[in-house]
Amino acid sequence: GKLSSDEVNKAHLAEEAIKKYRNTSPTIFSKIIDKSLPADIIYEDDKCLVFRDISPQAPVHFLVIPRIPIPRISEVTESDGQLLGHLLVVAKNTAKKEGLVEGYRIVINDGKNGAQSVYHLHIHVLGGRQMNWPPG
Ligand code: D5M
Repeated sequence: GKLSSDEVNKAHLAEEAIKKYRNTSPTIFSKIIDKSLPADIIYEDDKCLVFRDISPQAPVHFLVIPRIPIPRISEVTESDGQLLGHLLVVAKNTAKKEGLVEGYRIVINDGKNGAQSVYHLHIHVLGGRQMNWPPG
């Protein structure tokens, strides 16, 4: 059938985001995406991947990452909005599947002061215990 103007707009934004990040250096997460490095993947679709953190900081700790290599949250622009929204919805859906009915914490670390260690954007989801505030 014919694409609606909304679908055309979404496709255009996705194309722009892919172009914007095409020269980004690959990280360890690129290898998880292309399956050359094993990971405990609990969900995947055409835009993102969810896998368990190798160094869990809570009984449940997983990461939601885009397939396109966005390095960090501080580099995103409006054309990434649709994708970022999708990552958050997937984070919430996976938290529910993981049984986190009492709540959970969502974290994005950015850059040096944010203690980011892998420069491929990822959303941490932590749960299964009482989280504390303020974080360290
Ligand atoms: O967090 C980066 C996170 O990525 C950190 O919690 C460890 C995790 N990590 C690193 N390598 C792997 C592999 N190979 N599998 C699963 N999880 C991994 P940051 O927010 O950058 O500090």
